[in-house]
Amino acid sequence: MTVKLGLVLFLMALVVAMDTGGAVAQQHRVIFDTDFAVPPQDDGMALILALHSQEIEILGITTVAGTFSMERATSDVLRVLEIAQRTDIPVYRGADMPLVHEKSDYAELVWGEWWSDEPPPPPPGGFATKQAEVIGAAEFIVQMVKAYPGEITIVAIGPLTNVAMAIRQAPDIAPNVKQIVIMGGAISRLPDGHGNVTPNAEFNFWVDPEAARAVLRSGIPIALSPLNVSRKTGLTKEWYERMVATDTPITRLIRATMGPRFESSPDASEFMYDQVAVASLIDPSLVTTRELYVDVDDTPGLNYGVSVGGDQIWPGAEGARRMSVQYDLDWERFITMFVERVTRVVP
Ligand SMILES: [Ca+2]
Repeated sequence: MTVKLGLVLFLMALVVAMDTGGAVAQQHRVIFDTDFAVPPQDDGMALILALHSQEIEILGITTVAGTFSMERATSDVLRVLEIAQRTDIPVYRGADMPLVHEKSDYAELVWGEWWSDEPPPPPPGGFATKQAEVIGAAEFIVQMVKAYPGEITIVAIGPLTNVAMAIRQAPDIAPNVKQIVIMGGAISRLPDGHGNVTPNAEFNFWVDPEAARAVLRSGIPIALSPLNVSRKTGLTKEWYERMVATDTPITRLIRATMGPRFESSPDASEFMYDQVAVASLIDPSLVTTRELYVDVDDTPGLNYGVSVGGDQIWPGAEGARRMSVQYDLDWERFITMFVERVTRVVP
């Protein structure tokens, strides 16, 4: 009896120790690389999730041209940091154009304004007082990896131009990056693997295929969050209402920017992209993955920017690397965590 009781008490103590220890056990030192825009855009929502997660320490935010111009990404992220009262986080301007990809009639026609040189519109509440840092994104990435070898995780949720430029500037950083979590690509080897900007290409990889190829082949350990897993999500009005039920500066912003969408289309369901990438870093058990070799076609033409995944290396993909590819997720557990964290009142 006594032995049994002792064992029970020991197990209870162990559970408590694991619970309290687990919450802070693994803190990721993160560079957050983003083609940012204010929520409801997915980068904006993903940043709020990261800011409200103690598992993540953001050392700096680097901006890149993608959904909008790099200048808009920069002014929007500066403003959101003010609203979130996190002006302590430095912001670094990155690439304002892809490495090679030129503006075209097609680029102007389809979604995304990476090619735009229009001055950014004022974000909600006006331009931030906070300014971006003097040095550029690639230089910051190089400095951080050299300062913390083996410790830096890059969360890359826009075109991969900044990361590719950092590797090009200092190839010796590649073996010293702990991991990159990438939102990008679409893998036809797995379910739901068609593209969203051309029939087979995903937007981030298509904007800068040369950069995507260089980063995927860099040898840095990669967790890839492609369209396959994004397509398992669906943010509905029900979850939106749970978010705005709590009143904070962040949920007020979400109500102002996301509310009109659900008012005009109450049955709308929005895919979540960058939010999944960040959530998978916080809790890898949320996603189902498969190890595949993944490469990107950077040959101009039919398959520009198309990512291809295979179980083995195939002709043309010599030099491709094996990585962890997400293709499914525990939706209920993911969205519950997401809503709980976004609505957190952070001291
Ligand atoms: Ca993005």
